[in-house]
Parts: sequence; C-alpha cells; structure tokens
Amino acid sequence: MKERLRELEQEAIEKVTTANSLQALQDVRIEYLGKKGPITEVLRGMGKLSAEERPVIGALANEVRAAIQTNIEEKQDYLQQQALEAKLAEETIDVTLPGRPVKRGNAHPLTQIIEEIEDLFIGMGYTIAEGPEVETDRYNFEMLNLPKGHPARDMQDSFYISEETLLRTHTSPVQARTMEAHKGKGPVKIICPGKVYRRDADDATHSHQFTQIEGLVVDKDIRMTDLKGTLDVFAKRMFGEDRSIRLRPSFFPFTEPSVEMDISCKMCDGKGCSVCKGTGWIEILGAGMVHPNVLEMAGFDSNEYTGFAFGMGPERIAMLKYGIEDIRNFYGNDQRFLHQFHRPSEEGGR
Ligand code: 2U9
Repeated sequence: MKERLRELEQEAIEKVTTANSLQALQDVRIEYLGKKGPITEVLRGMGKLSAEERPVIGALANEVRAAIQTNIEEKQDYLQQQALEAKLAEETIDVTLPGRPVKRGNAHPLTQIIEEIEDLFIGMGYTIAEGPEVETDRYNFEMLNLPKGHPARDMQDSFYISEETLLRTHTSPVQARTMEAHKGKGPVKIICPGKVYRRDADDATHSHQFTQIEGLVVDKDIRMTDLKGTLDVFAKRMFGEDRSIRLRPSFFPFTEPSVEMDISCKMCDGKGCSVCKGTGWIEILGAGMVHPNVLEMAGFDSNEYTGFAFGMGPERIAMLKYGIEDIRNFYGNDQRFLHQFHRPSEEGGR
C-alpha cells in the first residue's frame, strides 16, 4: 500500500507538471484529491489494515495528499501570474501613437457678430451694459415714451408674465436703467447686447426670441452729425471701407427725429440687384436723437443734455454678411450649420 501511495504521488505530480491551464490543473485536483479519487479510496480501505500498519499508512496518505495539494497550489500561482503577464503585455499602450482628433466647438455665429460689434464700439470708447430679460412695464415701455395705451404695448405682441412684468421686447430698458443710474449727469456711452422676446409666429424672417444690439450716447452738445459719423464708421468697419450709408426719415417713440440707415449693396455696388431688390440699398438699422421725454424721465435735463441712440438685429447683420436665408438656422442647433462659423482662433481638430 505504501508503494501504491508513492506511485499515486509521482503520477499526480507529473500531471501537475504537464498541466498548462488552470482548467487542466483543476482536473488533476479532482482526479487525485476528489471524493472519488484513489487517495480517498486508500483511506477508506484502512479498516482492513492491522493496528500497527493503520497509523503508518494513515500518516503517509495524509503526507501524499498534502504534497499533491501544495504542488497544485504552486502551479496554480504560476499559471495565474503567467495569465496576468500575458494580459498586461497584450494591453500595452503605445505612447507614440498620434492622438485621435477632438471635435472642437466654436462660438455661435450670433455671439461672433455681437462680439465683433462690441469690439468695434469698445474701440470708440463705449462700455458694454447688460440688464434683466424679465422686465417691468416701467423700464420696458413707460421710460421709453411708450405710455399705457400705446399700440406697441399690445398684449398680442409681448410675452406678459403678470400685469406689470414681461419678457423684454427690446434691449432699450437697459439704456433706461443705465441713464437713471447716472442721476442726470453725463456722459453715458454704452452698447447693450442681449436676447429679446416678441409674440411672433416663427418663419424665415421672424423668431419669437432674437437678439438686439442697441447703443446710446448722452452728453452735452451731442448732435445728429455725431450719430451720422458714428454709423458711417460702423458700416465701413463691419461691411467694408467701400460701403456708403444713407439715412431715411422714420419714426420710433423713443427718438426724435428718427431715421433708418441703409448701406450701399455690396452685391451690385449700388446698381440694383435681387439682394437689394433693385434699390441699390440695404436697410441695416434704426436710430435717432433721444426724445426729450426719454431724457427727462431718466433724470436728465433735456435743455442741458442731448443724445443719440441706435438699434440693430445681429440676426439680420449675420444673414446679410453670410448670405443666410432663414433666421431659424440660428436657433436649430444643427451642427452642419454651426460648424461653418469657426473663427481663426477656433480652427483645428475638426
Ligand atoms: C433709450 C433711448 C433710445 C434705441 C433705438 C432703434 C432706433 C431701432 C430696432 C431696429 C430693428 C431694433 O433690430 S431691431 O429690432 N431698433 O431701430 N432703437 S433707436 O433707442 C433708444 C433706446 C433706449 C433710453
């Protein structure tokens, strides 16, 4: 029986040596150390042995079982280590591989136009002023010479939140607030960009939310010629030095006199084409001298102070500049549209 046990030990160790997978090793364990294995069988037959032989064979059987067990565990550690090393080798990172390009975003085309206009006016000494989009009736209408009952205050045209509050319909309340904060003392020289809201049905040229940029200068001796000179500089910087401007009489409740400004059509150089509808001119903005009522309501003495103001729609400017035909493009978040407006500083990685 001793020989049989030694033989089994020898056999099992050989099989452990040749086992080259964790599964094969598990098979060896079951074959030799399992309940139905030969060593268990030897132990079961010990009853037939003499009293002297029994402890000797018992001890030997346990020794053989322990030896096989240790052998299997050592091999198992080895195989696990090998598997880990193989996995690590397979997963090696090649740090010399070029990186995958990251898709970079860009500023929204309207943001770009607004920033371009802001920069232009900052260069002429203006500062940027902003204000709330939820406004009171007082700042949005009253202070701008639009008293109760004025047709422009029609409930149908504005998003009212309560009787006294609404989504601002223009950025003019920012100018009214800024003037009021100056407590009757000039100069005021500001540009007010921002979102505005009108109860309009959306189509190719209307959007219920759009943007505006308005400008305001209030000081002593501000004249219509200051307005004209400023708008001429703006038109030439924005659309090209070869553009000319013309002012047509118009009406706004907050300015008197009021004008609309056209620039000569770039497409036909003023000769008349489909873009300018044969007129040679394209309407760009509205402007005028600040109405004395507006100056007085904001705390300025209209005998001492005068001012000019102008307002434009960045959507319209961008549509003219880039030949965009539908205003809804600005609000659709279509990447195919937006990605066409990368600025030089935003190039790369596309
Ligand atoms: C104060 C005083 C005067 C702002 C002005 C316009 C003319 C104008 C619109 C044109 C189309 C904006 O893009 S648009 O919707 N605006 O024509 N805006 S003068 O005059 C002001 C504003 C505030 C206190």
